[in-house]
Amino acid sequence: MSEHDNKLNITRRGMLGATATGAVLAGTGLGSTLMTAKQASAAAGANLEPGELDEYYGFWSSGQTGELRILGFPSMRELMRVPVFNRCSATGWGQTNESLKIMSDGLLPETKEFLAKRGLKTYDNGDLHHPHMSFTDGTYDGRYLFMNDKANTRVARVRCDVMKCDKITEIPNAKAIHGLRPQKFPRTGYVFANGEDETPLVNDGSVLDDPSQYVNIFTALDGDTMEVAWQVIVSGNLDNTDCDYQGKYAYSTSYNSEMGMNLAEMTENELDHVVVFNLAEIEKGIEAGDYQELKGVKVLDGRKGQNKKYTRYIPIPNSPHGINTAPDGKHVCINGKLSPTVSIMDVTKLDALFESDADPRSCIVGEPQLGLGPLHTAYDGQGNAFTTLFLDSQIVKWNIDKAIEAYGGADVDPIISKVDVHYQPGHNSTSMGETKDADGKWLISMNKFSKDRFLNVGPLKPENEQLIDISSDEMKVVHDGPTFAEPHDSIIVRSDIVNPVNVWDRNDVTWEDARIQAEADGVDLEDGAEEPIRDGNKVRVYMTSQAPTFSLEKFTVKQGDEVTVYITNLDDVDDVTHGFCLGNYGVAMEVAPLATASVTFTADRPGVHWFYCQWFCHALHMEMRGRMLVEPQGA
Ligand code: CUK
Ligand code: CUA
Repeated sequence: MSEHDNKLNITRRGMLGATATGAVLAGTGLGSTLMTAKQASAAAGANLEPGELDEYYGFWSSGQTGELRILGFPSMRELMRVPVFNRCSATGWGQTNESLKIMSDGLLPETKEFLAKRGLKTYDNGDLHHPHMSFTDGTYDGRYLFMNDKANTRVARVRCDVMKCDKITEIPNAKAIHGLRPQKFPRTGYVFANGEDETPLVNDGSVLDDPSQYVNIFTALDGDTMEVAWQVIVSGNLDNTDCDYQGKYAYSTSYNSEMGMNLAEMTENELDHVVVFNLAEIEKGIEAGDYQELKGVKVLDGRKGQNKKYTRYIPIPNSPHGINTAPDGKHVCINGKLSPTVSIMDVTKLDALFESDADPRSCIVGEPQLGLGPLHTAYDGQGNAFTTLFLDSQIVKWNIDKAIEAYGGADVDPIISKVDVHYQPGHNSTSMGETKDADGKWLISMNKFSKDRFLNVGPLKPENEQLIDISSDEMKVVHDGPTFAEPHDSIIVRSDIVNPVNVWDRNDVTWEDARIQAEADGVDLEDGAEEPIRDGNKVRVYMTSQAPTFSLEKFTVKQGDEVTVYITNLDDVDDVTHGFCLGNYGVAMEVAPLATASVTFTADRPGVHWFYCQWFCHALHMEMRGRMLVEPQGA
């Protein structure tokens, strides 16, 4: 919430004494408009009959929970939680060897060292704001989802075939990865990631309280390898980012062009900016050697006034937040946050900015006043835009062409309609709306506050996500969906684009280490081993699971042994997942059909310890258990 906590500024600027608390007194805004027949059928489409499948997948962030969520859309039924930056008790994410490898391999050496001193292999918290799917030719291609971690400066990738995270990269030099977008054209390609917090470029303590030496960093990763391709030093911190449909530019909002260290400093300027990144020029700069190498990454200087062709700074009022490219491939909406305006940037005018000394504002072709606290804009693919108004607790539907005409002096009102939402919306998303295939059917408003919309659950309340039918000019709220902390953003993807498998492929790379170790031990993972394999005080236990038994009813180790349990689930049946939970050892994991999973722990408690299958798999699921016998030291 912190970046939106702007009530002080608004009051200071005399715009409105609106606060989050005050907004609850505003009308419930059910509106007196009657539902059209079209809307009635669309609303019915949101209420699926039992057994009916949704038309879309929704991919949801979860903020400080650190996971990705999958919803059926428009029913808003939560289908799955995919742990990414968080520790998950159900799946063992953050504990299994396979997940720990994914979570730690991409960390910087200094971070590994820092965490090792605390007995950790990885962080177990994250702040996941922005999930976005990989693109091919301007639309989703169903390969990967990419997402940021603002808390610990990471970018993660989820494989869409199995819906599991397979890579996490800590971004060097930058701090607090916030805005994130995959390249739309020709394909992803680059994944662009904004560093939000500015620090000294070499942050080793030699420079501390001297903000004049702080910089911020824009990062491009390679979406295929998840390695950092290059970085650009910028002036001002970076908030959200997006890119064009031509593969030429990426652009980021900056809400603190002042590089202020406190609220008053950060909001002093009437104008902040959008930084435009010229991808071809940056690639040329790298080729020409115009970079410094920092922590293994090529870092170019794109600061304001360095007069190179890597970046341009476009003045935008005031503390802009969301930046969203329209499906028309031409217009980009920059949401003013503290300014009641959205600035429309025309990407076809960006070439001129880099080729000549054109006024950087010459690419701004519209700047409609929409209401208070515009944060994010979504599209219907029919020339209309939908902007969240955080302070007004509304969504405004407006026409891009009319806003451009009005900017040119025509006497037209671009605003088509407004609808009240409950309350304080941040992001909104439309069905397929961040692709060239935006279909104009649905909008989701992701509201930060729910207040009185649900049964009271105490001081910590859920958020409220409202489903809005946008099939006609009068927007209609048709569903309230409470969610736990704190989804920021979502994407809504046609279901035919996403095709996950039902069971794992035995050759999957996820358990490559287990495969190699088993081979070295002369064990076939699909057979297991009858006795633990001892290697000094390291003991490896190979088991299979097939409902309702493990292949071992017991195994014996010595107190102090470092034990690794490998389990291969031989059930190749849809949905027959087993688990392994070792009582009073804090050990538990999921083993999905045909997967291998492993976990390592020290057997430092002597005695009889039961393990059991913790995923309900069979009528005899309770009987699916066994014993670990730990011989006391010296016995
Ligand atoms: S930010 Cu949260 S509402 Cu992190 Cu996308 Cu705008
Ligand atoms: Cu296997 Cu429950």
